[in-house]
Amino acid sequence: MAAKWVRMVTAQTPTNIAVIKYWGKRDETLILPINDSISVTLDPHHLCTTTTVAVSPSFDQDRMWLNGKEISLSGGRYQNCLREIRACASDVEDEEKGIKIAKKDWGSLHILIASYNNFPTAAGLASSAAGFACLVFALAKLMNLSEDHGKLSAIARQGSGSACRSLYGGFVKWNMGKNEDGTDSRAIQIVDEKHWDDLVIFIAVVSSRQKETSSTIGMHNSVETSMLLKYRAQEVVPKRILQMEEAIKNRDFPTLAHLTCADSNQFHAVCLDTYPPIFYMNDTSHRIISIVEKWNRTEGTPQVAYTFDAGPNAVLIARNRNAATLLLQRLLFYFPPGDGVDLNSFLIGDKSI
Ligand code: 2P0
Repeated sequence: MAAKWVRMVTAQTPTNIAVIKYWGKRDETLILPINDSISVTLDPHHLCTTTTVAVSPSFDQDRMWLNGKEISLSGGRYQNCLREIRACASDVEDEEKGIKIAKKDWGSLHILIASYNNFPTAAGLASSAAGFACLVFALAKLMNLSEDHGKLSAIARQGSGSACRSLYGGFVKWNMGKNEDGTDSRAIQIVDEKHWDDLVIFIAVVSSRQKETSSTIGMHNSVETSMLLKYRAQEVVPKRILQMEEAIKNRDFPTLAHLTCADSNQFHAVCLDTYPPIFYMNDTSHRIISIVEKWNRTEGTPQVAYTFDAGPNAVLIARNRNAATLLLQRLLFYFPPGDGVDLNSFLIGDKSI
């Protein structure tokens, strides 16, 4: 009879929001991007995934539940992550609980996974980034991996590209890499979460509905059909990455704001330049852009940056607490609760980086 032990690990991983966007793959299986990207990781107490992983000789297959509903693990992305993690697993010994797992046993032991997002899934708030980063991190703890975060980042990338950036706090750069096998396509930390702690990040949830075009399909179509994307990846992003890194290191808010807004706008222009065209933003998103642009022009120097991912929800980066308070007042003035506008809540990332 099999021993009745269960080894369990729980991990929590925040989502990240790109200020220089990843959009387009050069290899769809390994998930290798066509350009570098830079993101900011949110405070782990706000938008995050919590994942518990468990192993026991009594489990007869790998299974996973997402927000309480069982999902299939048969897809290539889950299989690639599980295979890569198992390949790096180490011996585990827990005398107190009578658990002894040899490295070679991990190939035959099965895993149960339960994962929860505390924010809308697949609504353009990078749920897959937090999800795969958390899965890889939790499995690495369960299997006693000795590999560094860089290796875990490269494994999480194979679950979802943006996940490779959620293994680090602060501002993070995903190097697209040059190798065909993807070993050098991983994230590195530019600065940690303490470096620029004046910033306050808001998420204005314009709609929590699931998006109509997934990022994976959207970026595939953009690579196939958008001339603007080619120009962006080759000519625009390499320069912006250097400027953004400098701005972050120098805590230069006007440059960060200018580049963040410009990059979001170019990403959505690429979506329009894609066939069939993709519309992630809606009228409310456009109104938020106008409000922020007008305010920044009136002040003479940027107070807030906006960025939109693959959905209509606005991510707003305020330069400090004062600007954050004024921003919230403005948003409540333009979108008063209950006036029928589909702007239903604000998630406030208090000291988000
Ligand atoms: C980003 N997005 O850099 C960009 C900006 C959306 C817009 O990364 O196919 O869910 O799993 O690699 O990571 C969304 O793409 O796509 C994304 P896959 P992913 O955050």
